[in-house]
Amino acid sequence: MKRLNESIIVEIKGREILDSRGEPTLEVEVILESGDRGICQVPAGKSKGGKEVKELRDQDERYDGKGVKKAVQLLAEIKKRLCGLSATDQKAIDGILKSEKERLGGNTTTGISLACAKAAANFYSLPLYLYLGGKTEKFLPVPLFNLINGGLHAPNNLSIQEFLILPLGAQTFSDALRFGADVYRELKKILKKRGILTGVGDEGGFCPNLESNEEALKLLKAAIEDADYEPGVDIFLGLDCAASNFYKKEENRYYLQPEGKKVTSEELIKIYEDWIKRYSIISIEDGLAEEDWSGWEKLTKTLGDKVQLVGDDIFATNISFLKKGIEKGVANAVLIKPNQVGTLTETLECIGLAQRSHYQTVISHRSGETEDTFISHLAFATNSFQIKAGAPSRGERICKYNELLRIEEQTKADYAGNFLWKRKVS
Ligand code: 2PG
Ligand code: MG
Repeated sequence: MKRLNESIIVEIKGREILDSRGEPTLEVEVILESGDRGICQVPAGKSKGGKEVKELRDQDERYDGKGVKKAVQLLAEIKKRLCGLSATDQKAIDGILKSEKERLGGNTTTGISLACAKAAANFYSLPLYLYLGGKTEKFLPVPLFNLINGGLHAPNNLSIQEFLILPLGAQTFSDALRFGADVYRELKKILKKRGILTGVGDEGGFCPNLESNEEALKLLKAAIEDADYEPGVDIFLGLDCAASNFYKKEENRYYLQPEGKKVTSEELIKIYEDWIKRYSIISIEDGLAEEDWSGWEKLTKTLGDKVQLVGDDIFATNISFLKKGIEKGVANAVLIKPNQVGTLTETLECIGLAQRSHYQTVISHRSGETEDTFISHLAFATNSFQIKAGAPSRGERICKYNELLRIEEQTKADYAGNFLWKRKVS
């Protein structure tokens, strides 16, 4: 039998490891008096919001300046303040990390914060989802599979960063995963037939050069049909435009490539409206830039009752920006990435505020990932109903989906696709 005082932290150490882009990232290990431990491998974004907490990188000659040896060293210093606290006291731990966030960097604080939660779950011999979310009824999230990559995540000509599919019509999570893999396979066949190389971008989706962004939507529709599914019934489409990356603030215009079009936010909203009608699009993330609050208000007024509008860069998992969004009637969903804000407590606060305000929460990976599966547990534990973890391929993406298969097997929980959007879709 373990005693509660054995949940105190006795050691925090870490190391520099590689992420899915072959770039260095931090791994943190928290060890408790009981011998239990928790490990967190920190992911890294490429299309980052300006409001995200900054990462600590070495900025020296190693790894183009991206090494994290300084962060590893800082663990030895910050552990003096954390050792002796119980790993189960997440709020106290995160309070200390929050007060040191700028100096430690968001990668260091995220690593410690999430590793503590994992150590605490292990201390209680509980699966992480149960430790985080308790025993109330839970639903397995709808996966948003990124099948075509563009923007900063791919060396191709598409401005839009992510062309996603949402298998809402599946009956179970495992079926949803199969739907995703089926469409991915058919899409590959279509590309091959057209003589297009089937190399992939940072998140495992294909990254062809195309005539237009709309062409990617046509390809997805064709792949869904070739896989014998019905678009708009079994499988819906989604976008993460990451529009901050093709917005020119000085001109207040969006530059769409490869179309070579320069459009206002109103014109871009019209384009989305047209695509929604023709391609069973049900979710649009970052349809406009993070600075374009007035555009976002128009976007939400025009499309907010038709589709899910997810705020990523504009909210940065931060409760203060989300509050502003709720007050202004901006978006109706929020993307949740723990390392945007740097602690688990702040991440949970953001999810809580969103859910109380009837905003959907979509738990998300980063484009630079690891084999860490924390987000699978977080999505399930918080009843987030949606998870975005890339294509149904490549180890760092499928480990999230595969972990959800294990959670499904253990809990026999229902799939959120069975009721999410039912009202809007029918
Ligand atoms: C996004 C993410 C993840 P990144 O924009 O939603 O898909 O990309 O991790 O590069 O910020
Ligand atoms: Mg995004």
